[in-house]
Amino acid sequence: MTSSFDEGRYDSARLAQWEAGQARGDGISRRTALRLSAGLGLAAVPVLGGVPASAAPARGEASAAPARGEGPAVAAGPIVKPLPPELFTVFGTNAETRWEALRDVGHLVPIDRFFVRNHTGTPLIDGDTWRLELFGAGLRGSPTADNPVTVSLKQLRRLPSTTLTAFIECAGNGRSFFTTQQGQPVSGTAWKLGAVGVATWRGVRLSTVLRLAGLRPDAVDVLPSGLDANFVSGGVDLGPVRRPIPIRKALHDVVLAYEMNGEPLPPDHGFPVRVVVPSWIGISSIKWVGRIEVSAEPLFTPWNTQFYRFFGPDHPAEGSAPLTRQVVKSAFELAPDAQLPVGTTTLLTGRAWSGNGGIRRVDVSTDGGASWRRADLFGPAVDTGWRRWRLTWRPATPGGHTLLARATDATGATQPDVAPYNTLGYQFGAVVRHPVTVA
Ligand SMILES: Nc1nc2c(c(=O)[nH]1)N[C@H]1C(S)=C(S)[C@@H](COP(=O)(O)O)O[C@H]1N2
Ligand SMILES: [Mo]
Repeated sequence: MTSSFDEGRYDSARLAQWEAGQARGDGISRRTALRLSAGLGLAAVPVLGGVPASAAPARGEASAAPARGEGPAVAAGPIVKPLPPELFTVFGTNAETRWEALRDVGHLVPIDRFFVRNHTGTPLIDGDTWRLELFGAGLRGSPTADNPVTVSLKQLRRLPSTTLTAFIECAGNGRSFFTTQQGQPVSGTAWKLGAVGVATWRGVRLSTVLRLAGLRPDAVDVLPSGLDANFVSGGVDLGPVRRPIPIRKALHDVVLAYEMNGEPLPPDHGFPVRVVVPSWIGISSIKWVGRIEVSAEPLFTPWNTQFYRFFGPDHPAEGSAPLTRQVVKSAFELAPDAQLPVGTTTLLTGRAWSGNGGIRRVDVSTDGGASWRRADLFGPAVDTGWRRWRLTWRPATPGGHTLLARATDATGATQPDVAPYNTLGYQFGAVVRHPVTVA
């Protein structure tokens, strides 16, 4: 992706995505965003660096924040929280939520059962010495990485806060079904459907912090990077986990979150601060954010070039455009091969979600897809979260049965029978066949 031809093509693909977003009414112009954040009454709060020196505590304090590797990050195990087998399936540094563990919980996934996706391991970061460093040509005065605008956790907490309910879902959620359902080889963690969770996130709008840091109108990309250890793949050090967010999305609904479900962000989910990018693939939501580069040109990292695009026979050699919104999906709150009593009415429950917005309907089949019934949608309807659904079933015959759920979202997108193949196994949105045993 180094030739100007490739860059131009990449950039125009991205621009087309932004335009598509705006056409659906979910984008706001940079001008609007600046006007909005200018009206927030920020004069009353301590300001960040990048404003006149008298008011700016932070500019030039980069040395106060220890460099990467010397702390404030201390490596812990891959995952810090307990991973009891009734709540999680563990894959190396990652842990998948068991869907049956969501059966009796409300709209939000409690922290004790929220999936964890770590490229390396959870770092333990000292919130008192942590600083967010902002730099780049997209900020006034073009602060450099060595002399960034900084913001402490205390300063962040004093800024106007916002709360949103949103799912975070790994782009590879459901990956194992490419193999088990479609007979296709894919690489990556063999998730079932548990690499997704919905939480309430509280923090500060990224637009607010960018504005205070001196956002310039020609900013193009916003690149948060994590304070976890560098990711090494195939013997190559790819650097810190980081992926650019187009400025339009960054200003629209992205949050720098310091609370999850009303508690300080737990270590595994990004303490002290993580990025939450609603509706987009999980890798966008960088945990343990330490730096944010704001560029005046498109940025490239391994996470928007060699990963998180579609690769394979149906795609260009350099891959598709970078993946953004998640596709529509649904899941039963049941273990695979769950046992259900014959001749007894059972309440089948599940959840459905989509990166395109709310869920319009869910259809369920208890006979392997021969007939379908419409499930009852219930609970909060949050476009960036998920919708719970339920349906009764009285299985008459013992033996193996296959349950299916097919969700349709507000845009009319519905789950297909077959997910488009891609070698890295992203975005398995096809209807999943869920086996159960009736006895
Ligand atoms: N710094 C950092 N941020 C990260 C990751 C990571 O390994 N390091 N993993 C990403 C991926 S691939 C996903 S799916 C989500 C998972 O968020 P969770 O672990 O809080 O569920 O975090 C994203 N943010
Ligand atoms: Mo992910």
